[in-house]
Amino acid sequence: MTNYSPKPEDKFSFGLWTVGSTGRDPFGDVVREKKSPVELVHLLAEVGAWGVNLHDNDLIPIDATATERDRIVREFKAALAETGLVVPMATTNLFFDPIFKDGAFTANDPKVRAYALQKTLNSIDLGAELGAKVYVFWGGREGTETDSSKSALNAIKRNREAMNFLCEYVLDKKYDMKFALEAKPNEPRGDIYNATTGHMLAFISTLDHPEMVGVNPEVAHEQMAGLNFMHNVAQAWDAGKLFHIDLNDQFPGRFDQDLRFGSRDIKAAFYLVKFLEDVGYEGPRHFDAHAYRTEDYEGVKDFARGCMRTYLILKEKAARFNSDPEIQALLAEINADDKSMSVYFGAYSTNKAAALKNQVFDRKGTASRGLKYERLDQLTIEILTGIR
Ligand code: GCO
Ligand code: MN
Ligand code: MN
Repeated sequence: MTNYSPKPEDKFSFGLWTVGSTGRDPFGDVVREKKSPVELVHLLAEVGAWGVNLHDNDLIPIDATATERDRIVREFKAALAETGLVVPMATTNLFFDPIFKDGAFTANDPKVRAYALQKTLNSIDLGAELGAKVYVFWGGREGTETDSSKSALNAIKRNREAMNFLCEYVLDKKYDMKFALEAKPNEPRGDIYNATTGHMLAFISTLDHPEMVGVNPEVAHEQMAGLNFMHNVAQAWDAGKLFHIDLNDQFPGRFDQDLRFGSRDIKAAFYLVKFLEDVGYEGPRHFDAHAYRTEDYEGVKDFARGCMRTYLILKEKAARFNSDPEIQALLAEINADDKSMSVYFGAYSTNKAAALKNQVFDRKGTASRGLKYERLDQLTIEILTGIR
């Protein structure tokens, strides 16, 4: 029987803004009193998390003086030292303050764009000081409600220019830090640029230092767009760009729910965990979700423990899938290869193409073979429902 208690090597992290959510939404006020960053570090230590992530302003108020900043950082570092928690990732809040109402790096007003850069430079310094190795960019306000307002092409160019500038800053400062770009199709803007992880991957290849920049895909963000999250993660992995991951859950077609990991689509969560474990992803497993608004802080702990426990349960289920004799026999049968076609695969040659054009195929015979995916899926369901 596996022990589902989180361990540091599981690399489970939460943002200050996740367990720190006070439950305020567009329709209702705060339902849980605000906790300080130091209190949240202790809460995370209590539930067994490994890491705590933050936006600059989760820790330091936007108008804090330099002295206040230093005191806050000192106290926060003391809490980290006391609990053993680490800061694997940091990011900038480029969406809350009214100055960002038209975006940050893509805003039309150059003063806003310059301020966004300045704020990010300071926040990168903070992240480096706290030991963060991954710096996330989520462009929540980088979009439009009306396309009369902005040139989509300019927005891409402005985003690129900002990323190039910030990469050079990290190199200049010799920080051991990589960037991870997080896509979201909409919310809070009507439409957000670079709407999916795939868009981000294409964008990254146009940067001056693509090697420094990867992605931070989020379950809910791709599910909001009706996409298969695991497929997008696979693409990021294949490109060597899976620098970070935001785990949560979401009903497609609804508002941004940030549900407890695995609580909505357990099957999708299973394939995701299986993917991450099978390929040997070694980065942080960050839960970017929050407790239901119905909860007090005991409920917040239930939420956080639930995210990690579900991940570990699904990890065990993945191992079970991988060692199930019937499943493995089916997979072997499905993937059977008598090598008679091997001659046609791999590198192109003129002769190969000519030979392939002369090959006779038994189209009907091949198509008539049943693939047993129904059986395979049912076995998967039986593993997930715990009867297998
Ligand atoms: C959201 C996003 C954010 C980002 C965070 C870190 O939907 O609000 O997921 O939570 O992940 O700003 O960049
Ligand atoms: Mn999100
Ligand atoms: Mn996120």
